Amino acid sequence: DPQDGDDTELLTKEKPKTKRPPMYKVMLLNDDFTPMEFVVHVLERFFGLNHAQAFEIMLTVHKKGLAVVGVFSHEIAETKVAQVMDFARRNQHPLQCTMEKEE
Ligand code: TYC
Repeated sequence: DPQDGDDTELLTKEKPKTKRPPMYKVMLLNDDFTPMEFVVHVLERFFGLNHAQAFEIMLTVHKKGLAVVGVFSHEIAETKVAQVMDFARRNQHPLQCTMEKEE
């Protein structure tokens, strides 16, 4: 019924419901102490990168201060961060890994 406003409401509020879940960037931070080979190993082990890709990202972090290693769902991103932080701590390296919501 056009008199009660419902039709207008429907026409104006209907949006295509194609919202994807938010994604999270997982980032590695540079420091002065973690060996380059250790960072390369982390990238191969936890992010499935080949040696060349891992070396390239490690160098980007080393030169720029940080780099995005991958983009994941919240749960996967949290797992990656925890795995990297735990592995670094167990090996007594100060390597830092963080996550941030994508825009
Ligand atoms: N800057 C470190 C070094 O010179 C190497 C390094 C790279 C450390 C990337 C952390 O996320 C990192 N040994």
